[in-house]
Amino acid sequence: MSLTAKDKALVKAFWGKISNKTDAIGQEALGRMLAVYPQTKTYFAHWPDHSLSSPHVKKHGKTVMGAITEAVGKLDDLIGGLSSLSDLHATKLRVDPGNFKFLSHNILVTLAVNFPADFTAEVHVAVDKFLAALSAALADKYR
Ligand code: HNI
Repeated sequence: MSLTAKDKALVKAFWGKISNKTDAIGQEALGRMLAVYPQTKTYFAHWPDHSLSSPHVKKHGKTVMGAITEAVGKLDDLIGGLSSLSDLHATKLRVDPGNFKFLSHNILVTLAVNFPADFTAEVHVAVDKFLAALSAALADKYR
């Protein structure tokens, strides 16, 4: 399920439109993931507050979305581009890669509610494929 040239162009163009709002998107997507899939809170047990307005959610949402924005610049080699981040999640953080789907889903929902006009079905498919490829790349170093 690799991205076509058209998918890549759609993802890049859409990211261009949301580029000044990615911090807030990351915060909302992470906050939604923690609320809607509360089992994901186990990885952030060291945070005192998991709500949408938590400063930890805000800061980490920005970090995660920053990495995703960087990945938009590496669409032709997501596995190579994300290899050290994959290594970190696999060996140090030990995040079950099944969780990548939860975050991806919440990113899609957040994009849809914040950019209803730009998030067409065509963009939805392209971004979904991108997040699936990114998740596969993040899971690459697990075994
Ligand atoms: Ni993830 C740290 C990127 C999914 C749990 N994560 C990071 C960092 C980046 C990052 C960047 C900071 C690394 C560093 O310190 O050098 N994470 C991503 C990306 C995705 C993702 C791009 C997927 C789209 N991470 C997830 C998921 C979980 C997760 C789904 C758990 C449910 N990540 C963590 C944890 C940390 C982390 C835990 C360390 C956080 C901390 O306490 O600082």
